[in-house]
Amino acid sequence: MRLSRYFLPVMKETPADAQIVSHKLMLRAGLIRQTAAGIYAWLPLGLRVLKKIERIVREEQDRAGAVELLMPTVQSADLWRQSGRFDAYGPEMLRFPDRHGREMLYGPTNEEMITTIFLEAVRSYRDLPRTLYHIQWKFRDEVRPRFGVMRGREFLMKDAYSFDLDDEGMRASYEAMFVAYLRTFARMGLQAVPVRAPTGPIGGDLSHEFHILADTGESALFYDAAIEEVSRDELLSADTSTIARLTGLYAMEEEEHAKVSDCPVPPERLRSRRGIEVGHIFAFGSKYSKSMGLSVQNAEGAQVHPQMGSYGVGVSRLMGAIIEASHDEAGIVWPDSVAPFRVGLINMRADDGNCASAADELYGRLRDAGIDTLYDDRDERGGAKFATMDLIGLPLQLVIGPKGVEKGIVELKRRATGEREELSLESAMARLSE
Ligand code: P5A
Repeated sequence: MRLSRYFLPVMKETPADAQIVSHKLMLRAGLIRQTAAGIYAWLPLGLRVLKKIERIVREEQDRAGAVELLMPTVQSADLWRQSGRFDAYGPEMLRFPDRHGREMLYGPTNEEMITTIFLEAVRSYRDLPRTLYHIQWKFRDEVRPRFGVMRGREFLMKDAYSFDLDDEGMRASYEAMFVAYLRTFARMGLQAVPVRAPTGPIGGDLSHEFHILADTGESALFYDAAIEEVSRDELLSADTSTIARLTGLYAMEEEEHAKVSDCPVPPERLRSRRGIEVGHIFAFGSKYSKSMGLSVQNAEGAQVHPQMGSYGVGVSRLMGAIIEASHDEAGIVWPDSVAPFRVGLINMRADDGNCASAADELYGRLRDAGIDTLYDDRDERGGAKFATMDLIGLPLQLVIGPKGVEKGIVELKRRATGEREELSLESAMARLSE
């Protein structure tokens, strides 16, 4: 992509309305723009990252055996009356009538809808177990939308729903999602702490939240330092034993921790830090299958209510969490897996014909090799180009300047480490094609 043709409205000044670093950087780097309180437009660069995050989430859901579908954002109030949640949900739910005066709402979650879809299709134990998921926009009219996409009113969520014949099956589905979550966050370069959670309005008794440690997190956590020692490789190859190990280690939200009279963690290992909740999973048994009238015939011919769970990931919130975890004074440092482009190509001297044709040629070769490149071909000072590249945080920068061009050399800089090396065009291409 040529920057001269792209849409990347970066900001030099730090926006006054942003309090935390990820929100500031998302605005400055041209990822999002606010259009109303807690509602954001995703600009081209931000959309690319959102799609990358979404892709990792999707791949891990698929790997766990979940099946993707897509449910609508607008729902009928009738659905929610059946479960009793229409009145219980309160002012966080955005409600509006359609032209016939029927009460509608913008979905804050989809337990009722998926249960109804399931019940119209499934009659027998042979159709179980199943886990279905979608990645869809939600609306929650938060009292205090803040910190940009961290607590938005409109936000993107992955929500999965499992249906099992019995409690044992439900626990197996829950564990499969638990593993998927550990892998999902590890692939984004994040260390997630699973915290035993109270369930709130979703219901049930088995629930975990997944938190990314960051000073700007909204939750206060107490946990065993051993949690931080679980390596990325272990998380990527997580199985039930990893879950047992992690959930065996202490991690609680402050309010829950306060209720514990005898904390099992020795003081030297007890850590207190803030966390960003990027995922939340629930096993709630027959709460919705009962209220929505979903039952299936088991092997003995009896009608039973499936045991269900629901599993959420804050897809748009993750972008903020990744930036909180990975930035420096100059800007964002994207992990490779979610970077909007892999390479930023900088022509230092747009006014120098040799530089411009060398940069054009290299850009063409990168494109042919299928390497995602943002090419800063604008008529701007080199310094401004460097600052923009550092701000938007692409993993690799390739710099073409007049001295190098004479010798057939480009400079390769790694954003994360600042490490630079001079390479011939050929070896630069070979390096990037690895
Ligand atoms: C689980 C899936 C649920 O809604 N029903 C379907 C269950 N859980 S939850 O914890 O309420 O939300 C799941 C995740 O969504 C993100 N999230 C938000 N992200 C941005 N802005 C918000 N206002 C917001 N509210 C929730 C969180 O990451 C949460 O873990």
